[in-house]
Amino acid sequence: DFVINLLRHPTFLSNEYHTKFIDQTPELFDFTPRRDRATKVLKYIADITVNGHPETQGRAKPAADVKPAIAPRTPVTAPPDGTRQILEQQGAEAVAQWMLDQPHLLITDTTMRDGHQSLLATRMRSIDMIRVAPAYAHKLPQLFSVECWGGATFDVAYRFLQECPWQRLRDLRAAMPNLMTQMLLRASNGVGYTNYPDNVVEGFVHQAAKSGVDVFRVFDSLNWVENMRVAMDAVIETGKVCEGTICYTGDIQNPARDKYDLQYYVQMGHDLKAAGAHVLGVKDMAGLLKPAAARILFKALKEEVGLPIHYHTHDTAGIASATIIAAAEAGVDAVDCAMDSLSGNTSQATLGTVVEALKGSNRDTGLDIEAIREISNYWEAVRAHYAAFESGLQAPASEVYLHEMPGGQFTNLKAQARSMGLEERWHEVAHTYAEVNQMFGDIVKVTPSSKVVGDMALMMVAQGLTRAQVEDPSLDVSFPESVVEMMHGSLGQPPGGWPEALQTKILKGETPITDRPGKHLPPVDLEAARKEASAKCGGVEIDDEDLFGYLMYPKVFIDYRTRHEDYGPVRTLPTQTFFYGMKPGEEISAEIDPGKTLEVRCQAIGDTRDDGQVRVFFELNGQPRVSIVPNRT
Ligand code: BTN
Ligand code: 3PY
Ligand code: ZN
Repeated sequence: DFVINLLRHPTFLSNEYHTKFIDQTPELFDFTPRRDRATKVLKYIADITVNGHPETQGRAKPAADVKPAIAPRTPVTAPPDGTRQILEQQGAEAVAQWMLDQPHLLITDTTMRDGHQSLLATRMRSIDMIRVAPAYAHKLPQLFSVECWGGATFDVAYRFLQECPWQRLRDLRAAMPNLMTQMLLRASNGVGYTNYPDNVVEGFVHQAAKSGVDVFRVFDSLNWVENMRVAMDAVIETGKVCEGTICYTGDIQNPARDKYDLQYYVQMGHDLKAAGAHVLGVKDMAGLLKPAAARILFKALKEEVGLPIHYHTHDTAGIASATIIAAAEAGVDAVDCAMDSLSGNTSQATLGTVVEALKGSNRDTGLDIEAIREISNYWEAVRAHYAAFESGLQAPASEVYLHEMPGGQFTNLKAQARSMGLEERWHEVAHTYAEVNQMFGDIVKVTPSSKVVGDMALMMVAQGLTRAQVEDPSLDVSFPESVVEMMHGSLGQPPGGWPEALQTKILKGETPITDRPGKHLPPVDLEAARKEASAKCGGVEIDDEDLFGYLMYPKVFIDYRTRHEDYGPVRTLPTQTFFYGMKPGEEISAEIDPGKTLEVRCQAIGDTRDDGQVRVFFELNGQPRVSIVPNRT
């Protein structure tokens, strides 16, 4: 402890110490009686071994003989240059120009963000990503980017995985120095479900850029460009790539859905270009765009807007790769795919399949199919450890054209329905979701607006309410809080505004706001917030990353930080150990700090004593250790 205090002391760090420094600096001898990190990690393993992990309780288990996933080997030399070098050396506009000038269909790999968000409830741990990141850098240097941050991964890391999302970002950035990292940013909703004050959005973007994000896909859940400017301006200021994004909904080929017609999308493309986007994102979060519609849409956007276009879709209906091929033929510049073993269904199209389909064509991706197979085999082995989070979805389904649920919401809403005892009535929920959309005026449904539609649909099915009853001014309905807030204008304005009669009923006479929600939120005093967060965690130091974690999710962050004091650095434990603990005779290793590896052997698990405590016997780096934990089962 003395040495640690010495090494951290500002005087020591600034090289200004002298022979009397130690004698004259009594605070060097203030040892906090903290338990050491290894002891904390052992306690965590003991606790999970005895009590199980709350998140896997009552869920499917990995096969008894599940094997650790082994990442492909990579050379120790630096990886070849990639898109990151273009960004670093020439800037964001040069990246956009390069996209237009080169002939390949560029590919973003989404496995580390949307892939597991859509298939495994966002539960993938950093260690499983960091291990394979060097293989991406060395074997797939032609990738446009690796989407590995943002969306739901931010709060899930703190909330369920007991790890810091920022550290994940820094580690992935370091392991892939030649590839652009990409994040999904919900514009003024940050990586949360509500509008944040402008200075929080700006500060968050600057911190994300500093910690390692290269490409920011910025979207608004109602496609309201007005509400995207704060986030877009901040991204542009950092010098990183600003992908201003259109969310695709409806069907441009269906005259009955003329609210979102071709002209609507072309106009939004112009607006995003005028707002400073370097790249135009088209985010088809539910996977509704059909091949023929893709030809029309991308041809028009390419010709009329002129920005490079990056297309994102989901394979919920089973048609995503066909639509991607059509989009490639229409001149789209980049598309999103997930590695084969984490693709399909509510996830992205299958990366290897798209590569094979375009091989030898004028849109050949230039990616090495053997490298893709190797990396996909790794993900297949990783996925086997996450059996508890599989959705059980058996097949793609055209029902998505009815309900239009985003891929990332589908399995979540299904789980929510199950927990409310509505599993048998799922198709009714899906139908009601579509009805709620029409009742709300046919809106874009993507986080957070999709959650509001989902809340309303579940409530209607649970209470047996019809659309006519909900709309009946004389019938009293108690609406979900999220619905009241959205009608109040707190997520912004949809094209054409909210349906007035319904809005009036929901707001019970209160006046809604019609301008930018951020205009009504005073700036947060960042230093006061830092002090507040620190005080809530027993005085620990709150750095800038922690501060923005706290500002996005105050309670989730404090709970994480408080648990961290007890459990220590559990993020590098093998996934099997993290979720299921250890068995007697089992051995694992975990690098808890660079160069500091714990070799842990579980020797035996004692009986529960009269005081309700259990002794778990370990060998830690060859030394016997005992952890005592309460039996809570
Ligand atoms: C969470 O889901 O709250 C985070 C995971 C850590 C929960 C820990 S695991 C050991 C102990 N046993 C429990 O039932 N909860 C905590
Ligand atoms: C998110 O915001 O997390 C999404 O994936 C939206 O599609
Ligand atoms: Zn998506």
